[in-house]
Amino acid sequence: MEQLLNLIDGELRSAVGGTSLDVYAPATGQVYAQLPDSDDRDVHAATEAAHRAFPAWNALGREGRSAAMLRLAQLIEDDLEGFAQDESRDNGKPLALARRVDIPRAIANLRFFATAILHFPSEAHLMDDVAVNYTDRQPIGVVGCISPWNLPLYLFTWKIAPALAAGNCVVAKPSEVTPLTAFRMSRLCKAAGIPPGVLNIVHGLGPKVGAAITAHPCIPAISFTGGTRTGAEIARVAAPMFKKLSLELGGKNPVLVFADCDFEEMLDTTVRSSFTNQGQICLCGSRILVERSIHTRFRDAFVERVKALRVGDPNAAESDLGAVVSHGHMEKVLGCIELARSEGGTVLCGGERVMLDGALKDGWYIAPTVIEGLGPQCRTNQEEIFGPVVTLQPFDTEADALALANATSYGLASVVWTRDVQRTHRVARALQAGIVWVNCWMVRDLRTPFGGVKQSGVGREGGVDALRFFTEAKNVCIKL
Ligand code: TXE
Repeated sequence: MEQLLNLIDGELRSAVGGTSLDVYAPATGQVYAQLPDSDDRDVHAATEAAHRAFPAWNALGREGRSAAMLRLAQLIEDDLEGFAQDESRDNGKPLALARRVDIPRAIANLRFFATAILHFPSEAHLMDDVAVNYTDRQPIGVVGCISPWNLPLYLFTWKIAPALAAGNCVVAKPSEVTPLTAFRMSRLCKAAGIPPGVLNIVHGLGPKVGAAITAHPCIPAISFTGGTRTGAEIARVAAPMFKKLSLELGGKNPVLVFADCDFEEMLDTTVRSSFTNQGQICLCGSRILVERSIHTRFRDAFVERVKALRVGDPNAAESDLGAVVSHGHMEKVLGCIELARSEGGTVLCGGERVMLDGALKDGWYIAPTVIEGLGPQCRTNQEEIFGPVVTLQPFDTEADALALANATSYGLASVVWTRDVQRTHRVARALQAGIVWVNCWMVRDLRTPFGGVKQSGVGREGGVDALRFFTEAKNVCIKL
């Protein structure tokens, strides 16, 4: 059985406490690896190593740091197949998806921020004949990065890459549910020339390791992606310590389908935006709002397409959906479907666990599920499910569509399908969301601000926003 290790001060180490946790393969429901069950002592050792490493890493300058990060990206790319297999085994997602999206995007994150830092500008403000101001952006020092299980290496690198590029040293915690690719990456850091202590990866449980990072007095900034409740707990601990916080939390994203859209393109993309990664992406559309004049046509065509999706072995090329991430998560999602039934919803397709044969008989599979007949205020249309479950609601006017779209406490992403340019602008402005996709979904330019409003989070990641988060701005004013 594979034994995973922490990366602290450039060394691969067991947890100080000596205990381990089980790591499960969702496809089979079986334990296949052991994870260090770290605690505050491991976080403390990582933080001390990071502080020791900081002056030299910062002094290496943008080009030196960029070169090391580009080497790391290349080493991951050289081993893309190994990373993709680990990601699929650990998370349950189709191998083809890990090959096509997760690992290439992790590599792209490293390359993007390794080069973005070379072009990161500072501003100057001239005051006529009085003075000149310039903004000096310096790294914070040691920062904490806490990431979730749905896109493991993709979201892990999305945080550590801007942090490292900006000159910080990092204490990072991948999700205990999906630690494998972060461990695989930790074995490449030395060969990439990342000095000891610059990137520390501490594995273990959220309430132990994540909480120790959040509460550590020598880690003044935390970047977190995960559930809204966890985000609130992190904010509660970090706020009195005046830590810088970036929180990317849950969503309940609306998809607004107007009758004038390109129906076939909308249909293809809406199947993807509903069920990619078993619906476990914070950007998935989970409430599909359809103009009444095409509602029946949409419902019939959509349900037919969803019924044709194949749930199966993540390694099989023909599988559209693999397993959901854990037994607990499967139970949660199935519970949400039961709740929808008890609220009066009609399950048009799916609605149950899928039992496979042979080695996969204990795996955690759920049929893609479409529910209709529920109003906007019921729990099913208010609470994040984070699984292969979507609801349908009809609307009559643009104003109705917007009222439905904005009727949750979340505000991460939204999708609009229309060919009316005027409406595009009106609706995009009125949606309460950090991200609006029009006639597309998951098209990502890494330079754009990424994040949500309301309970979907605080702050923005991506591009200049991420580099600004991981630096402190100092104004220098010089009298002329
Ligand atoms: O997330 P958690 P979970 C949503 C989704 C899902 C729910 C719970 O609705 O069903 O959140 O998922 C660490 N202090 N999203 O339980 O617990 C934890 O170890 C510090 C949306 O997996 O928020 C992990 O590394 N850290 C989301 C990370 O936080 C703590 C993606 C996320 O775990 C901690 C995942 C604590 N007290 C789930 N407790 C998205 N927006 O993409 C846990 N952690």
